[in-house]
Amino acid sequence: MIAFDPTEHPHRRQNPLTGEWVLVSPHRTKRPWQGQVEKAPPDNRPRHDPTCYLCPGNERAGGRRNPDYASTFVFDNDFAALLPDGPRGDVSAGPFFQTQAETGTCRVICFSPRHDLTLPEMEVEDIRRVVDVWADQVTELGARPDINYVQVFENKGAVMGCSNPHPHGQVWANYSVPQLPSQEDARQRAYYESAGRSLLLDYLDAELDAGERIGGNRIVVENEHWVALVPYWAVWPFETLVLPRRHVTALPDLRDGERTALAGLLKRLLTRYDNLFETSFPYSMGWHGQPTDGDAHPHWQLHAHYFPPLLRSATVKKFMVGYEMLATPQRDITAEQAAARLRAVSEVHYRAEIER
Ligand code: H2U
Ligand code: ZN
Repeated sequence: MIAFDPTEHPHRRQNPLTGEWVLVSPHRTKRPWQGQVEKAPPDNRPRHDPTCYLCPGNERAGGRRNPDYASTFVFDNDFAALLPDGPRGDVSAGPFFQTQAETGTCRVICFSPRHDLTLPEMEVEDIRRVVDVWADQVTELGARPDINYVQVFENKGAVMGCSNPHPHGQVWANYSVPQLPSQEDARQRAYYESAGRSLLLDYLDAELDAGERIGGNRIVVENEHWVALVPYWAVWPFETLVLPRRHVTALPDLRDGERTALAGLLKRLLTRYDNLFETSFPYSMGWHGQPTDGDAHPHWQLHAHYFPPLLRSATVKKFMVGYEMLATPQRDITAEQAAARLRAVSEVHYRAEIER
């Protein structure tokens, strides 16, 4: 009987933040990589699109007009999924009909007045402004007594259902702590109570310690204050986790130097994403930080998840269907292989390369 080797044999890995398992099938990637990279059609967007509802000065779908903004712009979502000032209530009737009122606020964050840019193509100082807006939104909305969690996120690319290529993200803030942050809260709390340390900081230490690191190098980019890595338990092919090196529980706690360093790290990470298949890399991303319920949450460590769907080229994406929907997520390329491929591409954006 040969010995179990996780670089060759199917196995499962557990996500310590959620408790969920992913099935990894590395033997399926033993076949040689064809190297075929399909290029998406060139993206020639104008700097200002008169039909875009996010460009400065334009009228939105809801009928309001955007100001002639020069950097970032935040507005209340015209088609908000949550409404503020609603009544509170629980009309649950037995185990099958659990129903609780939910209230909150949804906003849209325009990252830039430029319709033709995306985050990796923006200057670091302009990405830094986006970091400040993210933090300010958590501060402002989180201070409200009717808001216990602020979810900052970005949906990018048509394959992610993003409605508009204008660089933008969203923030949804509400009364209940939503499902995934709530799962992460419980797991981080349990770890903190038994180990006396932060789960994610201990994990980061293990990832940075080449001796302890299991299976290979999963670091993609790092700087003085931040690390972006493909987590050991990644489900999406090129999923990454962005972590501050210091113990930080929420975006507003980031210091000046950490915010600028984050902007620099995101530019490098997102440029690598775009260069991987020479396409504007689609993803859903979001920040997870402590609930804004007024309590201290020392077990929390701030982090961002990037969940990109592309698998093999600009046009071949991973589907979370079949076994994934019915049993557990599965991946072929290992987290270590994904990190190596992201490390192998340039930090000069392919569109800037073409222009040179
Ligand atoms: P995406 O981030 O998935 O593209 O969603 C854009 C959001 O922008 C969506 O929630 C809102 C939609 O309701 N929106 C407005 O608030 N006003 C508009 O004029 C169009 C889109
Ligand atoms: Zn626009």
